[in-house]
Amino acid sequence: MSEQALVRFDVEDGIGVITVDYPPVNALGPGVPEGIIAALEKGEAEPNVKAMVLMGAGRTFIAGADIRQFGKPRPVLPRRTYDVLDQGTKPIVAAIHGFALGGGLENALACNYRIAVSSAKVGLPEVNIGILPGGGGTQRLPRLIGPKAAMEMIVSGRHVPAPEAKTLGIIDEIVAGKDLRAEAIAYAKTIADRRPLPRVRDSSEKLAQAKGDPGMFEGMRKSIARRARNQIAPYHCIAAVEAACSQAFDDGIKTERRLFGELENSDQAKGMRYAFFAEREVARIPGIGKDIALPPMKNIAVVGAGTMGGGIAMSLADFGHNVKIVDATPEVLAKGMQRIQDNYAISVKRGSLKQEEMDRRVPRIHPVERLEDIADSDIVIEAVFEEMPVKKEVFAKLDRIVKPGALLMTNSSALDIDEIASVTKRPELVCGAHFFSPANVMKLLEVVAGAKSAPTTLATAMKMGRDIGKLAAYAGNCDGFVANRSRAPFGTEMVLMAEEGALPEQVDKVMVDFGYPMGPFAVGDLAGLDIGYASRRRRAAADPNFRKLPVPDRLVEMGRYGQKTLAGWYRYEKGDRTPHPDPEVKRIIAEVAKDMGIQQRSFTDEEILRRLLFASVNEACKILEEGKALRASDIDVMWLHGFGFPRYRGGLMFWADQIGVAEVHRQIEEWHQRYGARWKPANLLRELAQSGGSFRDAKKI
Ligand code: T1G
Repeated sequence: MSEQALVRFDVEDGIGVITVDYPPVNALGPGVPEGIIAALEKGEAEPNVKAMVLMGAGRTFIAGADIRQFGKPRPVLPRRTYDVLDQGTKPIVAAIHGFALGGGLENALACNYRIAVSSAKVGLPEVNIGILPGGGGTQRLPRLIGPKAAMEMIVSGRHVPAPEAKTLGIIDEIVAGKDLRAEAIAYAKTIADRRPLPRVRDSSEKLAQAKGDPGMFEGMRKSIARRARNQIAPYHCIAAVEAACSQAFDDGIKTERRLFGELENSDQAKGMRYAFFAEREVARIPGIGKDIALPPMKNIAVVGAGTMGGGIAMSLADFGHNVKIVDATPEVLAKGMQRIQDNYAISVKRGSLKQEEMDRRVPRIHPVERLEDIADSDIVIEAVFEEMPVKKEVFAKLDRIVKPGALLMTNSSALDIDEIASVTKRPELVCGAHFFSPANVMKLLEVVAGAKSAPTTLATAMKMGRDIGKLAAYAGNCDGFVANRSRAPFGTEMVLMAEEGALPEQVDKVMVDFGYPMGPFAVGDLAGLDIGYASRRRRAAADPNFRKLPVPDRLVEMGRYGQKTLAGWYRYEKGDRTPHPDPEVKRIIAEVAKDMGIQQRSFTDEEILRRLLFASVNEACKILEEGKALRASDIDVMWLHGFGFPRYRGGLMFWADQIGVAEVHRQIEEWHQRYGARWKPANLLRELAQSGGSFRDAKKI
């Protein structure tokens, strides 16, 4: 597309209007900056142009640089749009709707004035893709709103609603937005003759704030230490804002460019860019187009008011849905409603939710006493006890009671969708909607396809997920579906390594150093070891070859359920969640190892990391070769949003690709020889290793 087509310039009433038109989000892709510069030069040259407006066509202003171009060789423009905007002699108004993000906001900051519709959002979210604002944002924003507020915006990467941006001083005026172009032209006329032109780069009074509070930068570093552990970009963001407060503007820009250059091709930036696009790709199910006609989703009901059912109802209410919730008895229902109230109250107490917002959400959840009261539902999500007979009984009832055409979804985390659907006369309207606990917090939703699930049923579940802020991912029907099935070998290897002599605290340290917020043994104690125990007993009952795990079984049989009993893999002090290594556990493990004739030994950190993650990579390959997952990047989205895999590593399969398929295969084959069948390389893995392929391109074979 020619620059002209990407960026239009026309003059109306003495105002030059520059419109960026590069769908879907007017990113600053190839030709766009050039088009903006050409338009600016035209406006400067045209005598009857008194002022100009910069705006975006379609649904948004400019959403930043074109992320697809990063890591690729790019033409270095002789001049950048920000510099041309700065050197203009005629005032320019940025007229913002939708999003002004990254380079989009940076261009707006280089304009003389900024107006926005109230629904617009502005931000510098570059840190979320492992870089920092590279278009002057770290130098201009502190000058406009002060270093403290600027640093908070740049280090968090959050999208700031226009009204707040006005209060901060980023936006000069909020406009109605009925006809943004007309409103922008009218505004431009009001400032056309004002001189001198306000240029953010020239203002420095707000920078004095740093002199008054020199500790603010160190303070920010300390405050992000936990969540930004191992990451580079957040600290580079702070350093860039710090430079704005100690260097002249142009020197600060050089510092910003140097820091940007250090990040652009870093492994962390590559991992986070990969995650950005993986999270968009996951929404697509081949063969199901974006424009598929979907049934109504107005009336939604949840069956089961337990922890999961309550959390699912909250996720729906959080996004404005009215939802009915029902359970077996009024007492259990009341208990469930109380838990919902309490969870909201905790969020208000923590300050993550306003009381008035809680008061809006709770009434959207309507407890009803009978299944008949949800007969008019468009969608029913079942979240009852994870036992097949119970699920089948509920689905048979729902099928009889709920109106024809309504979708029936199960929140089962592992049970056979086809068997559940088989008790209904509408198996095509049945699928899995597997939420992760806590359902109102975790972003991942697995949409599980039964053999008879219709494309519209799956597409509706995916859309419902996106509508309530979830990352909905397709999963085929198999034991544990995709997420839990790919994670299960990780769970088994951690216990087997403990039997062989790796201490829980060593394993947890390896995974925390790797970037996890918490180690797997500590997570086990948090979730409760009794849950794993119950599921292992169910599996052992169903499968005589199921590999028993005597150590965690013995812990549970001793009443060590984890944090809730102040003892599990670790020991805990009352009221304190800090895990303390417990010699008693070491003794139990040694005893079990002796009973099983296992010679205990020491482990390197690298062996621990590889045993845990390669086990899941191998299983993920089996899942892909069976077509139970559509693409490796979907599995990565599940690990990022279901299991806390560190985002700057991209995801499980992306991380394994950095090591290389050949090396992963070599290692797994070595363990196959040493440990036997559980480490048999997946066919797909073997084939990729032979063909020199990558997991990224791995598909069904
Ligand atoms: N570059 C390329 N493609 C982009 C893009 C971008 N910046 N933003 C979105 N897309 C694509 C996306 O992949 C999807 O494509 C489609 O647009 C719709 O997106 C110099 C260096 C704007 C809030 O980080 O946060 O500027 O899947 O599904 O949910 O300092 O997109 O349809 O083929 O996400 O409505 C900084 C990233 C860049 C913003 C809209 N900017 N984008 O959300 O739609 S770095 C960002 C978003 C930078 C400068 C630096 C969101 C959105 P497809 P979507 P959405």
